[in-house]
Amino acid sequence: MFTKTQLTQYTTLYRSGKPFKTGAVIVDLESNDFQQNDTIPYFQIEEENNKINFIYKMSKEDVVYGLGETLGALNKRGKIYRFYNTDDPEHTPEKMSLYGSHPFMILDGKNTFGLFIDYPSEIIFDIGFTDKDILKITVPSKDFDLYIFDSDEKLSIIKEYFNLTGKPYIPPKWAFGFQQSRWSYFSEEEVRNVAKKFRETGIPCDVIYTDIDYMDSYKVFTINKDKFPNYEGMVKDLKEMGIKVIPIIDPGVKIEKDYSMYEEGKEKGFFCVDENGNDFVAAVWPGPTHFPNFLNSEVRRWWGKKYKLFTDMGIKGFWNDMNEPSIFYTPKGLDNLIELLKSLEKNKENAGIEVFLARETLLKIANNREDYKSFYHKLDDGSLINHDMVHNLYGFNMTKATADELKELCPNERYLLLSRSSYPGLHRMASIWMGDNKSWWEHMIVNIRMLQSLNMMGFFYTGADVGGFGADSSAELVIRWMELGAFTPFYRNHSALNTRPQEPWQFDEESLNIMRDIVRLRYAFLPYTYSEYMNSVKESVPFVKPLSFVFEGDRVKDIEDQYMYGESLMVAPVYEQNKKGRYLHLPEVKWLNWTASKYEERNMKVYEPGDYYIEADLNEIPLFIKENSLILLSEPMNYVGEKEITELTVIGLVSDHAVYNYYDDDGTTYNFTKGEFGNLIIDITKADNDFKIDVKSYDPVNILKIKKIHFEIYDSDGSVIKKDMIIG
Ligand code: MIG
Repeated sequence: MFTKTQLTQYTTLYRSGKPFKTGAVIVDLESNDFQQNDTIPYFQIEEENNKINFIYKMSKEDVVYGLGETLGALNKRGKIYRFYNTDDPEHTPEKMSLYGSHPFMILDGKNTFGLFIDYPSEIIFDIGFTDKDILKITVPSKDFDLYIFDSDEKLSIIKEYFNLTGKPYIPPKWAFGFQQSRWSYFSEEEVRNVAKKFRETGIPCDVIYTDIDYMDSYKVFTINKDKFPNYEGMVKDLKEMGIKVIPIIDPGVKIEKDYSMYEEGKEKGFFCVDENGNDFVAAVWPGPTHFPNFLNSEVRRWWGKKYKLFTDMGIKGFWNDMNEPSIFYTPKGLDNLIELLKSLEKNKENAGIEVFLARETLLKIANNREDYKSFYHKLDDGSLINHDMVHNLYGFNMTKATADELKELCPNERYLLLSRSSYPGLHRMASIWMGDNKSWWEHMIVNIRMLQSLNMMGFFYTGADVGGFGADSSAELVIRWMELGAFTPFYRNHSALNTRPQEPWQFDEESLNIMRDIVRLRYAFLPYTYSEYMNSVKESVPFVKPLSFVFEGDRVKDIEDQYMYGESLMVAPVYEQNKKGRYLHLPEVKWLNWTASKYEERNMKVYEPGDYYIEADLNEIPLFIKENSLILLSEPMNYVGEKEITELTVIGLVSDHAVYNYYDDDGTTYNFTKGEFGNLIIDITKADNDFKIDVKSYDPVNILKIKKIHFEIYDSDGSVIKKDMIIG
């Protein structure tokens, strides 16, 4: 039933039937030779009606990694995951689906291999839930591609996956600054005040988001002129302050006569259609809407060009939301609900269980699979396909529309593009945030685990809503989350309508001061963060890695709440309420601990490998620099690029020899692909009671402005030698 083609030394494609071309894979498979092949390595195959099950008996020591945006542990064993993109704002532990589908996993243990299923509708991964030792993957179709990556090295499996689906997206450098959002800032004045407040309080900030209320009646690509009389002026004025504005974009087009998006879409046949060929109706924020048929290339071009409204204002960042697509209700669903309520009314004197059941029915009105089965996409070849069959590709194609046209609208300029929904391959043109989490301590560990799993999928540039989206947050929670967020590539504080505001100044003076220090620390790390990000994309190695991807042994496999941030730094955030520290494990090598609060202050200690309890007050985050590795800092600024970086501080524990490859470029264009970047190779060798420092530079187009490097090099006994070096 399968055909097979070997793609590389490690990667083999097993094809069943005639898979839908999703666009996840960038390798051209057309000219490949496919041979008949009825078995798949490692798996036993079970056919059941229209389903195929892949069954693997796991050994005790097997660990399963991957699956991207999923809940539960980092080791995916012990839970069922269902890939069918859904807008579920209750990220409770039993949930099987979220906004994105990422059916790529690595099994590491007795055998080690990777697996990716390119199939855009429901797939179930039962990883030792139903039967604790059985991995069972169910694909309810005969048409899909299954890739097996046969390597013992987790990192080389990931490399192969990136070869297949593309390298991670590279945002502009300012995307590594701090970002603030709120559902909603309701007016231009409010946005301007938030910007001012950042500058007044001295908290660095690069981006402010405008959520759905900037639109006129939630009509996509419109602006509410009453509330935002001069959106463009606001964008320009904030830009002067170093703050970029990013608007939210929703896919549903309001059904309203004379609204140009609606009229054009209807006239050109650009919307999804129902079984009778009429434009499909589903309600979202604006009330009844039509969904653009993003699976069609002409529709994508049309949609993408609409971002010009904003790019003309100088906007270079977008936030595509609701693109699962989220459905509040369909007319049919609403009718059913009304019928139900009428029947309740008839019996209203005695209603008991009926009311309880009605509650369940009410919840099912949103994001109902039956509704997804009731509309169609017209593809480029004119054929119609049921939405349910390609459901997981909707947000992917909306974002592809955005990314492709942004390249036309702003040639050679990088953009910050977030999508809520995703599918493999989206990572090469944009990224995702983790959706509607809650201001719960429990969601900090979710953030930490998902950060690692998403990085394996190529979503390097990711993070959660810092402080939590839904529910009210305490000052302590926001502070701890601001500390965690400072060490995630995407760093944005965002919160929901009707929740307690959580911008850094919304609490008390002390909390504000702590948060200022944290954000400044984040900016001090910018040279390291950016350099590591760019190097990790270049090398196809996840920017954030579990410890078990770097160190050997069983002990590290259990560690899910510490992670490598770049090659040199291990982060161990405090993520529990009222804690003044935490337990942690330091694998294999010596570590230079910096329990960091202020950029200016050092609080350093050398640790041998082992298990420890580390104290960390509310204003402190435990950081660890790996032995014989270096980190780089610079003076914090109010926003990325405010000042030229002329001085670097290099910190490390060098017991032997350390080399750091510092990378920088213009931060806004793609000129780096033409060799326009700078490198400093910083080489430090220990010599008795001293260090030999050698710095070489590669800087053909004069990117680097570094004049001076301060070295703070620690020895195994904790002593430090400080030296300055003039460069150039
Ligand atoms: O269902 O636009 O995930 O970040 O603030 C709510 C309002 C719709 C969901 C997004 C969230 C955003 C919110 N949106």
